[in-house]
Amino acid sequence: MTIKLPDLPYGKDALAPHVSASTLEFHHDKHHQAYVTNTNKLIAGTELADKSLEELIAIAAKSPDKKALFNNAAQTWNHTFLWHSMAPNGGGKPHGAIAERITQDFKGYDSFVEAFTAAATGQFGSGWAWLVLNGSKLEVTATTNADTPLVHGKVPLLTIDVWEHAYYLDYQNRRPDYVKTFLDKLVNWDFVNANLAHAK
Ligand code: MN3
Repeated sequence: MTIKLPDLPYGKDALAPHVSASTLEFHHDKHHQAYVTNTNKLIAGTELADKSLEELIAIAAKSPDKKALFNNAAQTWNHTFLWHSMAPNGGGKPHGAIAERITQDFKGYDSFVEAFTAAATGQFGSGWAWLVLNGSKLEVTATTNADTPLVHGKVPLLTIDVWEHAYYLDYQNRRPDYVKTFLDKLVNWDFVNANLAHAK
């Protein structure tokens, strides 16, 4: 099957001023599109052409000669997950089931914020920070470049992209400000709750 670039779940200016329309235009229309295009180029005419995106990621993760496919397929998946991790008027304290789980596993929202901020600001170079379900427990983790918790047996619940292209137009080198804004203004807790419910 041909992998398709999904539309953003909101308008390009919906997250402004926290993430500008300009950032979303480059990030979705150029960066995400390029990962999709490259994935399709790498599988065209091969035995992998009919695999789903998730199958491609799993296969490429186990094949040292498919590093380029892994990078492009995983980045395709990670970015789609990222768009849904944010919402207009999002952020702040969680509600619903995830709120209880955060209290249980992190001893409160402030400790979760501390852990997520440390993972996102401490990731050296390009990568991602995640809230995941590891077995039955919530965990904050970071991955490098295109790496994704999907191939480490963990269930992704929330992600932030800390590649410079995700924030440089709006925040330049101030990654900590971007991470704080993501937590305070952008987190889509409905999406996190849906992922949590789906994982059970
Ligand atoms: Mn990105």
